[in-house]
Amino acid sequence: PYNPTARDTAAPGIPGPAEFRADVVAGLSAPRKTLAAKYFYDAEGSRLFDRICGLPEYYPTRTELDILRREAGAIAHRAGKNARLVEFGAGSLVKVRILLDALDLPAAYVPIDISADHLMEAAQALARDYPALDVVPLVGDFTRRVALPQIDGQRTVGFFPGSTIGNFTPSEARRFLVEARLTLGTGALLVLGVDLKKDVRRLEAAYDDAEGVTAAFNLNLLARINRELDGNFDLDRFAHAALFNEEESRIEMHLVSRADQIVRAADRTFRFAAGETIHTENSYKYASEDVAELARAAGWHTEQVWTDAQTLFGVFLLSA
Ligand code: AVI
Repeated sequence: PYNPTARDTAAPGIPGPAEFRADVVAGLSAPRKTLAAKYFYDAEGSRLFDRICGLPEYYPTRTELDILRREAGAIAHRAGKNARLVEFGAGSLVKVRILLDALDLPAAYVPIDISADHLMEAAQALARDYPALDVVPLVGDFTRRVALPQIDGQRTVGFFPGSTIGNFTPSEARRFLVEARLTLGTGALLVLGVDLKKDVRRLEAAYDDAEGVTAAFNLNLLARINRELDGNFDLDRFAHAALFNEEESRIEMHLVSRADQIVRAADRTFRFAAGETIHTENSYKYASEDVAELARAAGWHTEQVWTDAQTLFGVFLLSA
């Protein structure tokens, strides 16, 4: 059986338990409390995120899938024969299969992800289904330039779906696009999925669903601190909030303290006033022109923008 081993890149910045502890202590000690969104995705958080992707209110996943299915042929045509597909984050197997099925004899699939377990699972599943494909998982931080291994093939095609770029600040997003261009090299393409700016009610509903799955996803961060840092957060004493910040053009998720309270975690105590929040996530929403401008500032040319009939979501085809 195929048993890929991660060809380890330098893999700097992989958050281990010590970094989680340090970030939680720093974030909860700050005058405006924060916890980084990257910590949502432990096993339970990843399971909840998968459920979010299927919620009626959460339009991005199904809308992007529709666009990818519709345009996969055009992407494949532009990519040409024997392309190497490089995915930033080993995300959804469903999405990458759409591209792999459309591409003309793809030479290689190179997923880059910080979570080795998740990466190996994805790599194994794809290697099984595409025996002719060279599957080369890389463990590492894809927000920084990665040295791609020498792999035969023609054009290099990057893939960054899901509007994960929206979880970066605009300046982080620009930096990511620069680093991705350096990783992929001259002549590369990048297929980038971005959630677009729209009606506030629609946006807020997508982050505060009726079933409460997004609330559970947000609160799981406190449960994770309880599990891993011996915390005593009472989850009933915090509320999920998701609001669109018009000025910054982003959905902000917060956990709102329902009372004055003192919580213990990581051998520290943290005081919360009633109504005080922990800011847990930003999800930026862009106009199409803003994405093209961001891409341009990072040295990319926007060749195509594909959207759905309601212009909820954009798939951008960039070239270096
Ligand atoms: C992963 N990321 C693109 C999601 C988003 O929409 O920003 C994370 C998420 N947070 C709440 N719901 C989904």
